[in-house]
Amino acid sequence: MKNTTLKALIFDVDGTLADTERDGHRVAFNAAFDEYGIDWHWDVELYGKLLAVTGGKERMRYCVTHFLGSDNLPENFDDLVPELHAAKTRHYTELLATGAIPLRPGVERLLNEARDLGFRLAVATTTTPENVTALFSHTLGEESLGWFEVIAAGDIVPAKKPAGDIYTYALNAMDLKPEQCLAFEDSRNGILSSQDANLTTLITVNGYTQDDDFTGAAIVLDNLGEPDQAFNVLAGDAHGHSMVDCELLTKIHQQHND
Ligand code: XBP
Ligand code: MG
Repeated sequence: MKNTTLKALIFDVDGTLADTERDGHRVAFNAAFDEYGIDWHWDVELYGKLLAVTGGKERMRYCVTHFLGSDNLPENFDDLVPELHAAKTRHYTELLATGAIPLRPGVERLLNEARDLGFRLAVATTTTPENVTALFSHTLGEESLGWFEVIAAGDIVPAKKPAGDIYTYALNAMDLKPEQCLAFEDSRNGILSSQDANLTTLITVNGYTQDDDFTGAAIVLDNLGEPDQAFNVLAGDAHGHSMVDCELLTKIHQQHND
């Protein structure tokens, strides 16, 4: 018989734990382009289109092939991408250190409750590991890094989301089966990845992803909610709850895994 008791919560980072893309990653990419004398500016709208591809290095290459072309780029641009990306990571982590990007509603509350109740926690993200460390350190404090049993991030698996590899990596590292976990995502590429790893998935949308196709999600919400700020349900059954807590997660998990 399958063991389907909920044991662990696996979180995406960008867009799910914090709204990092528009005012964080995008700004850092532009700062790196300026630093290298590259005449590019990713505005809010273009950046939304570039989010079709996960991974910052992959996104820069996609921009050349699908949007801005290679005019006015250094001849060795492709070789320069890793260096440019390292500069972007530096700008991004410096920005996080200013406290510019807070966690989304309900995130800190839910993490604390889950820890109190003994749920295991993990991260599965395409972003660079330093970015995850910086986000947690500057929002929850450095000790929060120890709350997560596995931080699966960046190039640790070659195939980034929408491939399921990063979730499978986290599951293997925790020695858990998908039916013992829940995934938290914010985007189409995210849910394709978690579903590829057979995980029941809760979605909180953001400005860039509110019109994405979340077919197959257990529930789609505008955020996790707080006691004084109810979430809005965009799809699925909230079982009469107005914020995401571990009781609701257990109900959602049971509904989809029994
Ligand atoms: C996040 C990403 C990342 C970040 C930038 O997607 O695609 O590429 O935008 O991070 P998800 P890096 O939330 O689906 O994991 O520049 O470090 O790649
Ligand atoms: Mg995301």
